[in-house]
Amino acid sequence: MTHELKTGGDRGYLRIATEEAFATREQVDVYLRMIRDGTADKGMVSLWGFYGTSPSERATQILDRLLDLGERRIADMDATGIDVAILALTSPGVQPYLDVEEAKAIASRANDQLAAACAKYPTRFVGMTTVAPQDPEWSAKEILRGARELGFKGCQINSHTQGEYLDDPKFDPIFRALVEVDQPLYIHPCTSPDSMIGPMLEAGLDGAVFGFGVETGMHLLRLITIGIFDKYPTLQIMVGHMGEALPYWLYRLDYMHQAGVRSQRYDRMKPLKKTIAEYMKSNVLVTNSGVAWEPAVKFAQEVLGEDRVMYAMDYPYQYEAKEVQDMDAMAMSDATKLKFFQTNAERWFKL
Ligand code: 1DF
Ligand code: MN
Repeated sequence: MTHELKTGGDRGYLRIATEEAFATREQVDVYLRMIRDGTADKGMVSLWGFYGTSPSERATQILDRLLDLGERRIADMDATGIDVAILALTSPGVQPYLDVEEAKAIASRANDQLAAACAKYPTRFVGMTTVAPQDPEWSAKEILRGARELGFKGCQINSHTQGEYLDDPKFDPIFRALVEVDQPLYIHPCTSPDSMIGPMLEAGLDGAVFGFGVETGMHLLRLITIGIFDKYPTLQIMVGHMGEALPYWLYRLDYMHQAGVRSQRYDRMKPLKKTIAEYMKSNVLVTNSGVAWEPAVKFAQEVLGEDRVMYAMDYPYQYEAKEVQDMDAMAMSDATKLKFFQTNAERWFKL
């Protein structure tokens, strides 16, 4: 049995989609230039070589949809019953750009463009700030501008920046800014750095099919194990794709992490105030982007608590009406479904 998809809450909840992507033309043009001039890493050649140049239907449709922040996107949202899209500059943002001035200029213009779209469709679009972590102090200021002047509700960072991870102390200004404005960080996947991508690329597993999740899950674990939430107890970090599989790993993560800490096997692995599972339940939020699968949604709700699991479509990469219908049809109480589709996003993004 399927049902018609409508906006407006006919099923008792609004659908707020929390990991929705857009691109700017100049953003993509820099990727294509880097692929041509040989400065792109292997992941960019694989990912944006495909979306930027392939004549396939998937690539051309997705690129057209990414570039639209107007009527086409609204029509697609209407057609799939998406009331609100929480939008961020698509991965990897400006993070791979070697020219930091160019990265900052393109990021701030993307933020301005997104803010204008949100102003035009205030009931449909919510923005997240994009930054250039290559310059952490500038990024911190942009997070404040996003929150205070542009009306954005969080910040998305597309995992590593040229092989560097956010647990490096040099990125601390970014966390200080997020805590200052009390907004969440969404760590979105990108392709693995060259140091990690080899065997995945060889097998065609470097992208959203698998490599994204492995690399992004590791990124979050690096932050948890360095003690980011002991340092910033109010910080909330979001990850998509059902928590990048970490909920399923949690038992083993905690057992082996504690064994490693007790035996002082690694210098970097210091005792923490809480277990990894406890941080996941107090400081981590997950979305079901890419995973419209009832058992996985319920497992994450059971392990993390039903307040910490939110809906996402991952438009335009996974624009599937059938998935919305499947999520609507989950055997789940009305109260829990309301949290999943609507009120958890309202609470954590402070809408
Ligand atoms: C893909 C998937 C690309 C996701 C994305 O951004 C992305 C893909 C470039 O299918 O190649 O955000 N995703 O989050 O699943
Ligand atoms: Mn995505």
